Order: sequence, then structure tokens, then C-alpha cells
Amino acid sequence: MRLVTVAGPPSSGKTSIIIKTIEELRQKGFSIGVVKFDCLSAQDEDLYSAHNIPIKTGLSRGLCPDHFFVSNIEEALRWAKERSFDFLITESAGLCNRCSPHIKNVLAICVIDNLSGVNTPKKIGPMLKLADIVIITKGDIVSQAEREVFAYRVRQVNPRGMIIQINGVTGQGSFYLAKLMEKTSIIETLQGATLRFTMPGALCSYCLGERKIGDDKQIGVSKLVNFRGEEQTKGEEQTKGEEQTKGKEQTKGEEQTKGEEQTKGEEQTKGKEQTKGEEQTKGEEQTKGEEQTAGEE
Ligand SMILES: Nc1nc2c(ncn2[C@@H]2O[C@H](COP(=O)(O)OP(=O)(O)OP(=O)(O)O)[C@@H](O)[C@H]2O)c(=O)[nH]1
Ligand SMILES: [Mg+2]
Repeated sequence: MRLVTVAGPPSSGKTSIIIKTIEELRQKGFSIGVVKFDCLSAQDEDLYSAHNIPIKTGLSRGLCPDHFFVSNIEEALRWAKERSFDFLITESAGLCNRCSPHIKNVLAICVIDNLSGVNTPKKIGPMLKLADIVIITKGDIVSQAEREVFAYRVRQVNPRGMIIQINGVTGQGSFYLAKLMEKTSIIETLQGATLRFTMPGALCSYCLGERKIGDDKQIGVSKLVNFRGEEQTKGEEQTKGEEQTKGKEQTKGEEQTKGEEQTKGEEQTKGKEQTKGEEQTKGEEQTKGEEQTAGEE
């Protein structure tokens, strides 16, 4: 089984290039399944189904979509293995730009479009920065100069990745991408695999469904802007800066999660809104199971 993670901003052309690339791979006799991860809604099932591509959709709803991705990727791989696909391609949107679904030793693709603006590559973060291949779409509706400037901006953010211009409508360029995908190594499991970048580390009352605003509601890991000067953080970990949340401080944060702060959060979950959140999560799990069964049939 070859796994490929495709991520990129909404409407950048992910589904279009995946479909075109699958058409190329199918001509060589490969079978491919797709799992789409999104937050609130995804219309991609219809697009993939129209091309007879097996597709599963996971909606994170009340949860961070990329945390949701990591929690479900191993199961997605199992789904694909059971069907003996040669490839599993995941599509996700990286909605907050801080996340990245890319995994070490798994081919990582970022799709970004020429129309998104020259400053967008800098805003996107690890999803683009740590991709092996960056696909730039919609080159057909900008000038040569714009294509070059945009590609240059992408290169500044990701100096090592391969940049390929693909037309998502005609599929021009997807033949080359299919060839690169073929070369990716086969994996059996993701147990023990490592993400290329940390997920955003936050556990605050709002993560747990709080809706009221106020100092007394700011429980857990939160960050405050000092409007009179430098950016300031609230809470011990964050006082030491964001970088630290990636390492030692994050661990500390995790420990806190298990302790005092979490207890406070849990107490809050007893409120009405939080019950709603919990129900949603349970509902999603059920939906997941039901959808899968339905799809399998
Ligand atoms: N002109 C042009 N349009 C494109 C190109 N690639 C994609 N599109 C169009 O862009 C729109 C969005 O494409 P999708 O492939 O659905 O984008 P996506 O990234 O999968 O979108 P989400 O899954 O909703 O985040 C569609 O109308 C595509 O036809 C391209 O290279 N050129
Ligand atoms: Mg899509």
C-alpha cells in the first residue's frame, strides 16, 4: 500500500488534481481509494463517485480537523488495505494553516493555486513548507509573470520541495505527478510513524465548548495579545514562547491537561453547550460507522 497525503487550502484544486492523477494511475492498472477529511461539510464524495473512485469522508465537526486526521489515519489505511488498493490518497484542507497532515516517510503533497495571492505561501505554514511536492494549479487563468512570481514565493517557503504546475481542469501535468507517486515506498502500517510537524497545542475552555467571554473563562492554555506592546501569553508555558510549546513545554501542557486544568474543563463539560459537543462527537463516531458500512455495501 502506498499512502499519499494531499493537503491545501479550500478550493485550491486538490480533488481536481487527485482525480486526474488517479486516471493516469488507473491506466497502469493501479487501484486507488481516497479518504477526504474535512470539518463541517465536503462535497467531494460526489466528484470522486462520478469517476468511480472509492471514497470515504470523515467530518471532524466540533474537533480540530487535523487532530481528527491523525486520530483516523491508521483506520483509513486499514480500510484501504482491506480493499487491496495499491494507493490510498488522503485529501484534507488544513483549515487553520497552522496544521499539517504530513507524515515522515509518506509522500506529502501540498496543492495551492495561483489565484490565492502572493502572500499566501507565507501564511500557509507547515502544510506547504514540509511538503515533498507542491502542486500549483490555475496557471491557466493568470499571466506567465504571475505564475513565476507565485512559484518564486512558494520556493521561498519550501526550498527543498518539487514544484509542479498542474491544470486541474485539463489534467495537464498530472502524468508526471502519477509517475512520482508510483515511486513512493510501500508501507504496511502507520503504527510508530511520526508527523512532520506538531499539531497546534491548545487546551482551553473554548476547546471544550465554552461560549461565554470573560477572564474567568480563560482556563487552560490561552494566549493574549498585549495591545500596548509585545505579544504576551497567559499561563506559564506560553509565557516562554510558542516555540517551546513544541517540545518540553508542550509536554508540560499535556501533563496539565491530565491534571488540574482538565478537571476544570471537564466540570465545564457538564454545562448545556458541552453536552451538545459530546453528543456531537458520539454522533460523529456513529455516523462514521454507519457511513462506512453503507459505503462498503
Ligand atoms: N481554471 C482552473 N480551474 C481549476 C483548476 N484546478 C481546479 N479548478 C477549479 O477550482 C474549483 C475547485 O476545485 P477542487 O478540485 O474542488 O478544489 P479542492 O481543493 O478539492 O476544494 P475543497 O475540497 O472544497 O477544499 C473547481 O471549480 C475546479 O474546476 C485549474 O488548474 N484551472
Ligand atoms: Mg476537494
